[in-house]
Amino acid sequence: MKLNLPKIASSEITPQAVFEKRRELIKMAAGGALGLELSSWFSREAFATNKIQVKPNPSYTLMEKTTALKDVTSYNNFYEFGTDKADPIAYASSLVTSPWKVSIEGLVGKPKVFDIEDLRKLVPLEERIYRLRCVEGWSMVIPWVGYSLSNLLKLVEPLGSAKYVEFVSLADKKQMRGVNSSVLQWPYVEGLRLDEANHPLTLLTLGLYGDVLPNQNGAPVRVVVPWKYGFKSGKSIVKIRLVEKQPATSWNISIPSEYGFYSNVNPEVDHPRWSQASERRIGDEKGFFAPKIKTLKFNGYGDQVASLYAGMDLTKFY
Ligand SMILES: Nc1nc2c(c(=O)[nH]1)N[C@H]1C(S)=C(S)[C@@H](COP(=O)(O)O)O[C@H]1N2
Ligand SMILES: [Mo]
Repeated sequence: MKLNLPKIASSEITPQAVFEKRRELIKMAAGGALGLELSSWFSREAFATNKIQVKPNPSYTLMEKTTALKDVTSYNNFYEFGTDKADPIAYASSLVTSPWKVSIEGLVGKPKVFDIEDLRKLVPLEERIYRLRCVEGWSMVIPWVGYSLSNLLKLVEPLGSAKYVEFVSLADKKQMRGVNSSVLQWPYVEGLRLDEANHPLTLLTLGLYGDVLPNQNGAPVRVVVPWKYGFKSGKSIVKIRLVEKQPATSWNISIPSEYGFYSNVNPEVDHPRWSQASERRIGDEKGFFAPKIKTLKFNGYGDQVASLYAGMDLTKFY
């Protein structure tokens, strides 16, 4: 299956031009002058080959160089296709992403099975530029396409007893060669507290770089939780379950001392086998030898999310 990627390489959008535009955009948002001008710039210049109608959300942008599309789509963790960074791009073409359904169930008043097409149309799609920090010590800056997960959760009317949300990825040996391996317990399951899932930053993600998600990035729908380590953001989701108790999650089951349920990005709490104080930005000119940059607490989203953890000992709830 051929990937449906935009024809312009991200490298053709010069970073300086992008910064200027983002700066302008933020000013406009601050002045309340959003709207036509903004969306026309994005559709004319940056995303001339868009397959998806997206509007940049200036509240969720960054003054950082975005990671080139080729790096975003060729250096991946998606163990359902193998454990090597190059496995997902090599083998994820076997994943059939249409038709695709996502069932939202559990402690909700109105459980519902959504077709992927309906999820794409639920509310207007936004472009949001987020940092993604992998627990392994590398990071990227990715222009995602999607909307706050809260838009979807409120439709199914969570019951008062619902305290956590469980995200279940597809696990089909026929389409996913890595599922034959016992490296993790399948299906891949991740979870959030309900208030984390409802935080506006938590993105139900349907695309990147102005197009649908490439298979290796979790097509056709994934979650992105930018203040947490990347493994909290499950790919190719088929089920979302609202539950009362903290769900058992794949990485926590396999190595609980290394991968906690919270997994907020935290340079002050080291992984038992390595420091989390710094990170390497993928795609930097000097490649593997690029100087490390400092990791920010909550991946730089502390102003927005620190209050979710008020009073909690983050060395204990890692
Ligand atoms: N289903 C599933 N989701 C997953 C993973 C996985 O192996 N399986 N890997 C996680 C990890 S460790 C990271 S860092 C991110 C990587 O997302 P990306 O490849 O789009 O950058 O996906 C996360 N989501
Ligand atoms: Mo990761």
